[in-house]
Amino acid sequence: MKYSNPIIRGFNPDPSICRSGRFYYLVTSTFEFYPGAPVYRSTNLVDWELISYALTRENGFKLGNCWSSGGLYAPTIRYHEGTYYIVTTNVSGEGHIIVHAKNPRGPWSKPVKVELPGIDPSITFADDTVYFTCTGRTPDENDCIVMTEINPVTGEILKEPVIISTGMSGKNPEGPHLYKIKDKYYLMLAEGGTEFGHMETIFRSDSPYGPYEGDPHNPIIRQRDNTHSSIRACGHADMVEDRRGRWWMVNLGVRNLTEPFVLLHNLGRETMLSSVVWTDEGWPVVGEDGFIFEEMEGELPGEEPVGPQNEFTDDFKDEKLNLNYGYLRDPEPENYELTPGGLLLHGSLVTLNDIASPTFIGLRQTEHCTKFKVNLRKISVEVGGRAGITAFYNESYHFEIYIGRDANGVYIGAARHIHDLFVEVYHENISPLVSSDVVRFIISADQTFYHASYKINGGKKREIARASTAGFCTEGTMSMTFTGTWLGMFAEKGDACFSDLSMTNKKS
Ligand code: 6LW
Repeated sequence: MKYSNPIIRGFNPDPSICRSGRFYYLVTSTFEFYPGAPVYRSTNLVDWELISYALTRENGFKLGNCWSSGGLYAPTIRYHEGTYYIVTTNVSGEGHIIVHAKNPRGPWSKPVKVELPGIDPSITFADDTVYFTCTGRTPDENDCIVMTEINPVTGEILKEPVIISTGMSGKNPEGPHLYKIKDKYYLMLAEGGTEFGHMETIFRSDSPYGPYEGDPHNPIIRQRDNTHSSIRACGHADMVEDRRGRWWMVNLGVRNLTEPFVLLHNLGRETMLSSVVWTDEGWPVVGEDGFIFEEMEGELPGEEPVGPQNEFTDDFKDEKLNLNYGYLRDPEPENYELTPGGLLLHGSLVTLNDIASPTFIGLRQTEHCTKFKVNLRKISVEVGGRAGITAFYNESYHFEIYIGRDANGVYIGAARHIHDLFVEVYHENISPLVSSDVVRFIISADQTFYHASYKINGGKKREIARASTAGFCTEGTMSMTFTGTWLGMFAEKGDACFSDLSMTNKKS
């Protein structure tokens, strides 16, 4: 069967996967975005439904005012004897935390700590033991992979951690996963760093504690060698066996902007799928000889794939907000009010420029070419307040169109934050709006620009500003970041009612 990569599009990095019966569950990183650790479910490995989050207000999780690209790093999900476990790292808080649930839709348990340094925790149930691996440092301060054994419910460490690998290349061995397959222990790692030198390697031993021999064909994902692929930076993988004994690999990758050789991506690191074939010598061959493509084929489990959904609409008539919405850090629930007229956002003094939790609610941008539209009514902001829509990467990289208020009354504005420059690029006072007035804001994105437009009461559409997509790329941020662009709604120092939302994608 043919399928398209990414299988989970937009900002969905560091995927980890497990299987229970005919259902597959996959979890990704979320950093400063809330809720934490989305759990997706599928029956065919290509069509995924977001069913829950492992870390939320309900189980006591908080991000505080974590720095952007802090918060929740890479997770791992595993299923064992009727219970699901997710382990991850809050690098801005408790470090490694683990939760469990009988139902992957939740409720998830309160997080317990695993008191070890490092990132990229993983657990393996084998030999009546729960092995715990993560990154570590050697005595001479080099990167390595360490392993111990834990109680997965309490997080208690049961054995002195030991170094089991420093990888093949020595640069950034991370994302470890340990598998026991036919009495051999396989240790799979991401190496090379999550940028364009990223790769995946695998090692094998008769003992979980090694010594490990490397696959003579390492790296098993070698996208770094294909400099003209439309998918780059592949690594940070996890493997799963389907009910027919076939193996599959999920990993992160990026889709470049414009030409394949332009090393810029604005959608974040996304989740890719490829098949795994084991050689007679007992080593895995991933995808097409270690390469992964946007269009692939495989003997997928389950039904024929439907493929990417290119239309998301919301009339805000449901009892709860759609699970696909994301927020920043610890949002105040009362600032997001579902009313008969739509989603009423209550803006606080916190703005999109702050490392905090502004009143923001967004969707991951899932294609380079997309159009995000929404109606605003009953806009009531103070002087200096704003309400509108935004293309948002983090507090230093965003572009928005909005209704604002200045000393002369209300105005249509557009503003851009890039690096340490925040500037209003358009400001036009308009006559006062009454409650029946409808402002429709549109942000349309292509490979080169985000375009901001508006209509009032169904009038002529006016484009008032644009911002280069290059300013939303991970490669260009002032500090090291790991996230992707969102398209969302926001309010600052006042309220606005949003309705008739649509996000329509076009294959670029
Ligand atoms: C992830 C680690 C990494 O934990 O980036 O560069 C971190 N490598 O594997 C965030 O995705």
